[in-house]
Amino acid sequence: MIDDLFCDLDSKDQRREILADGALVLHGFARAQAPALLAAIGEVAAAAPFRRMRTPGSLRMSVAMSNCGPLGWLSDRQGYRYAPLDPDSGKPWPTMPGLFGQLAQMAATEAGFPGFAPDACLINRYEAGSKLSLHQDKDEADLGAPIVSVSLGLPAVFLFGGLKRNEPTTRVPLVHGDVVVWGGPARLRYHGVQALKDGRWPETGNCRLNLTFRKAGPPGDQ
Ligand code: MD6
Ligand code: FE
Repeated sequence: MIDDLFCDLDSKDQRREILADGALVLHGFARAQAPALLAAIGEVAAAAPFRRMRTPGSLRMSVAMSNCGPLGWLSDRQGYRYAPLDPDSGKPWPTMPGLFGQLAQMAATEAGFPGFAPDACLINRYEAGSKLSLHQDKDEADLGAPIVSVSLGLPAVFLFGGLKRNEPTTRVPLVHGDVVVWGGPARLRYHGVQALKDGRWPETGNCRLNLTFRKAGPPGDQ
């Protein structure tokens, strides 16, 4: 059964860690699919290369990004938003690989959010020193849907805060194959990623890759 392949959360490297009501880490959930995920990321990046976007304040982000799926997340002088076209090519973002959608839906179901149908997959690439400052994910039209986040390659420390920026944060170490799911009462919690430590990972070299799946368009749209 498919459950035995992907949802064996009792084995020692598939631990479930509750972060808050609505937020949890499924440790090792994507580990078996990691090689296929990395190959698919390579294909997406061939069509929509990683680029360091500018913040609305015009600073270049340290994390390089690409997208796949009907909508892609963008940041530039005009602000943050989702758009159907890659501004670098003028073409639609690459199609979301079938495996991505399936994995995201299974992880969401496992976390108590059945029926998750993401229309956006943001791909983040971190190198030594890359970080993501504390932020909320609130550019999505449908805040009723959860977010599913898959970590690949080098380990990182995820910072998990509260609903206000100044609340204390907890440090959550994430490794290759870990999946974070959050939604419901946790959907607007502040979070970030600490500066990546230098290192090498067999399949990703000096990088950490992160996939974040969202339902970015209006409810009902796909
Ligand atoms: C990252 N993740 O792990 C960045 N946002 O590279 C996020 O910003 C994020 O992991 C919302 C929910 C889960 C996440
Ligand atoms: Fe985020």
